[in-house]
Amino acid sequence: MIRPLVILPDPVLRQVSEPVERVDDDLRKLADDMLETMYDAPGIGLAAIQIGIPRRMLVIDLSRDDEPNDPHVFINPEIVATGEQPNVHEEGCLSIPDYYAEVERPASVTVRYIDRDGERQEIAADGMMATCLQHEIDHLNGVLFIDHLSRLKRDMVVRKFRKLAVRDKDKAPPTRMVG
Ligand code: GNR
Ligand code: NI
Repeated sequence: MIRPLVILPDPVLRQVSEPVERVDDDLRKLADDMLETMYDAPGIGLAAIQIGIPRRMLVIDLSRDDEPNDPHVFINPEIVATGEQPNVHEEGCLSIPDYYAEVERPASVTVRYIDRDGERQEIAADGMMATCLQHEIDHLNGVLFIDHLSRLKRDMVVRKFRKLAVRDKDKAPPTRMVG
């Protein structure tokens, strides 16, 4: 099932997500819904909070359009080590549509997590996987990629999305605001 995306400035995006307590069929169904929503958007990653569910869970698929899907599910992910080397990559976010900016993060990370079978796993990631894991794990802590930009840039984006939400208020049910 494709679920509606939560968009800036909805305060839901600032919630700190709670750990997953058990990996069962309901949770696997949620993972499938997240993947379906991500593929539909389309995006390369999605955190549960982006569909309004404050659980520490995210999905990533970095396969290209001409390749078969390569879905990854990360439950209760934790960054246990970061590389020394920084890396700058242009990022976007399904919760901040049509806005892109360069963000500097560690180029490599080691992440411990639980997979969809409930097994403990560890991944040493670099490149796009490292960037994406850090972007998604930020979401679990209520952090957005615009928080890594200058205050000027961040405020410009927040103001623009606040105005869009106010304008849409007449048509759609009210969107809550957060600064
Ligand atoms: O689809 C997405 N693309 C992307 C590009 C660069 C760095 C991070 C991302 S994640 C984003 C989907 C999203 O918003 N995940 O939370
Ligand atoms: Ni995002």
